[in-house]
Amino acid sequence: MTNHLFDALFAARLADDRPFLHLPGGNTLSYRQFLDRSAQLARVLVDAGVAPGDRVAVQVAKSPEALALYVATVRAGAVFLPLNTAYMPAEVGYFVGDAKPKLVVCDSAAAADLEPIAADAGARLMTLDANSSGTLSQAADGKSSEFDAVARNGDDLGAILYTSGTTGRSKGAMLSHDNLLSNALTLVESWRFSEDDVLLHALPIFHTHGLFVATNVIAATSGSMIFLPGFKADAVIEALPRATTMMGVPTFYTRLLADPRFTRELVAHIRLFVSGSAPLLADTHVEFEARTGHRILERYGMTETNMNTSNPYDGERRAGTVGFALPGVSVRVTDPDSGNELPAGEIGVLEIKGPNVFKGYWQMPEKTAAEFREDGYFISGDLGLIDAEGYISIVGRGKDLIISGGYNIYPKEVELAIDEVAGVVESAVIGVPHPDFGEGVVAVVVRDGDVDEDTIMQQLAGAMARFKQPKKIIFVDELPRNTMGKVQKNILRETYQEQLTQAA
Ligand code: MLC
Ligand code: AMP
Repeated sequence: MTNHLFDALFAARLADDRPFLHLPGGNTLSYRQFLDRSAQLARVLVDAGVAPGDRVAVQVAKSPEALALYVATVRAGAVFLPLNTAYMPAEVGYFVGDAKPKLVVCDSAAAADLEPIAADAGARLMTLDANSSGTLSQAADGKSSEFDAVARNGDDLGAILYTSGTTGRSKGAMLSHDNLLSNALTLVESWRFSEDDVLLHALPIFHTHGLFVATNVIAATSGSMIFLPGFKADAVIEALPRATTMMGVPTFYTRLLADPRFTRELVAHIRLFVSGSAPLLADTHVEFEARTGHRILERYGMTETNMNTSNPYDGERRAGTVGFALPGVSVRVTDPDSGNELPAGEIGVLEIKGPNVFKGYWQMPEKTAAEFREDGYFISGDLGLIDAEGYISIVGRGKDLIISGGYNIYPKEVELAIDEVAGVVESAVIGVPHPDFGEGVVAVVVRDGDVDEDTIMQQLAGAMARFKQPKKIIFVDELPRNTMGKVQKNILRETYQEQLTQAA
């Protein structure tokens, strides 16, 4: 019996006493200890009725136990469905209602709110807190630390990650065992990971970057991770001397550069800094090299595709580009209307094909079909070009999407919520430059009456995660529209481009 992903990443490490996770406070979890725990958790899942293919929805703080739950879910043949800890119960309610998981795992502080949501979906609810206590952990204690991984082949699903729709409902991207494994193995080769690597892990583990790119790459090589609960400059600077590599969103690097303790000496022994999930400004790339002597390796990925392109490990890492298509991955640029491939240097939509590309959106065959070409290429919605040397640059987005500190925000979702506030006529939500998060959310609102910023913000507070809420609201008499009546967001972005940089 084989379990495609678990066998390749972990089966050989069941009795391995080398470190897997270095934890704050000096504790270390070996592969053996981590996998023993994941076996116990896998047993709990099975006892809770989780069968192969069932979804396990998880909204919990980052912890070793939470990571072990990911591995336990894969081991039990089920489908891991991680959720951003910033989501409010109403947002979680949609994901749970759509994915119909067998089990929902949440922080005990959220249990009262999520219990009825889980019950409505026919799911059981268990808790897991940041300190690894809760009913899930209690149930795991004392269980056998042996568990035969449930058979799963490469095409079976290992995870569903929700990614918001540009026009409406969020879509669950279905990722197979082989989508995840093939990409991890490609990255190991491309970025030269080995068992000697110690990765500084400060990313959240509910997204592709921290969950799959970081964790699967390290597990595939028997390396280890300094596993921090999140990005805090003090902790990262303290840990860097013990790391060999770091992965981050651009905000990590701009925050480090803003800190005088971040010096060439501090990172002299690091072999690789990787950036992705949002554009790294060429200026940041240049400043980083001047300060540290390191050229950040920028790569490009998506929830639907894992990683697509990367700057070279050897060879020139070119600022402002995302490098070349990864081995086994094909990238082309097409005309958005005709779908015809464009020659080098011309801007169009980036399309992706390869073993990394997902199996489609959960229970949305039409949306899935609309985003694939007949020859199997996935239409990313990112606008870019491939230059004569093969370097790929992303120059914009065809999709109406804001990426703030590596989190995606779909303006439509925020606009719909603002438009519900009494006294609001209509709104347009845009992303403008933000000194810390790269882009920040600004809402431009037409009102009818005396509704003010506080009232709007209060109404949004209970409805959506904090990171989606506008950093600023601007009231105008009317929104600029083209002859077709469509709001001209490019004009708004230009007009208000300094709104968040001025405030800082
Ligand atoms: C926090 N806030 C944000 C925010 N993060 N607002 C906008 N965008 C964000 N990303 C809000 C908080 O709610 C808070 O609100 C205020 O901003 C300040 O919070 P903070 O304490 O400074 O934030 P912090 O906890 O330090 O978090 C910032 C961060 C975090 C950058 C460390 O956002 C982060 O870890 N981002 C990484 C996201 C990621 O992993 N993306 C990968 C997606 S996978 P207030 O007002 O209440 O104080 C993908 C595919 C690929 O894209 O290619 O990898
Ligand atoms: P997500 O849906 O969270 O997976 O976000 C994927 C999107 O992040 C992509 O479609 C891109 O728009 C963006 N992205 C990821 N990496 C980069 C990068 N290196 N440069 C620019 N944009 C990026």
